[in-house]
Amino acid sequence: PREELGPGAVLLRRFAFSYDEERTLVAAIDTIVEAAPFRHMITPGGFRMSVAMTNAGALGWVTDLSGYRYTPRDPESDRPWPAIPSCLLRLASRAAKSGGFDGFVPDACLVNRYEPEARMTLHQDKNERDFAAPIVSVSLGIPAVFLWGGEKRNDTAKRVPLAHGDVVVWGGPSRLRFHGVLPLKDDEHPLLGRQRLNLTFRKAG
Ligand code: MD5
Ligand code: FE
Repeated sequence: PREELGPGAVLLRRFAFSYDEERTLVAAIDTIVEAAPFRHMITPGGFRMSVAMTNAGALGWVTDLSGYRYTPRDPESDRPWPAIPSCLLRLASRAAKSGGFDGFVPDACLVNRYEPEARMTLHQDKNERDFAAPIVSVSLGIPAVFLWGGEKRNDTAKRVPLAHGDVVVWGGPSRLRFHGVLPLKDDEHPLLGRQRLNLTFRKAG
């Protein structure tokens, strides 16, 4: 099922869901986390993020007291970020194509881990070089309420429930909209337990 949330934003409910695919995805995420463990990064304002993060790909998104940016190496280990597993690359480009973006090849995959009460405040993703490429986001595990705002921080945000296997393609005029995630409600998912994982595939460089 393909749902237009608005111009350039396409919700593909359960796109990444099948008995086989979800296990393959979780195993691929495990290989990333083994090489580059989840960590709580610090915002430029000095706050510890409630969401734990890691990355795969040629570039990874990081934040610390000096700001937000993409780096080729994991600052915790000084090693390059692990490669994006091929099953994840295929999923991202297949989803982008369904959303109207043919030939999407991400160079960054940010992995977010939300435990109960973790949240993400309204923000824009604008550290990437090229806003013509979409961001593909994959939700796994327990459900979340996504906040889909407007072009300005104070525009009213729409609440979009996102569940295990849901994929959203954020492109065109939706690429730079404000967005966030409400504090996660405690719940348990049969495969992932008490957490939500979100993958965002980006063309950062
Ligand atoms: C999440 N992650 O559910 C979201 C999914 C992040 C982040 O926001 O930065 O890690 S990505 C949602 C997104 C990306 C780009 C544009 C828009 C939404 N949008 O215009 O609404 O953990
Ligand atoms: Fe974002």
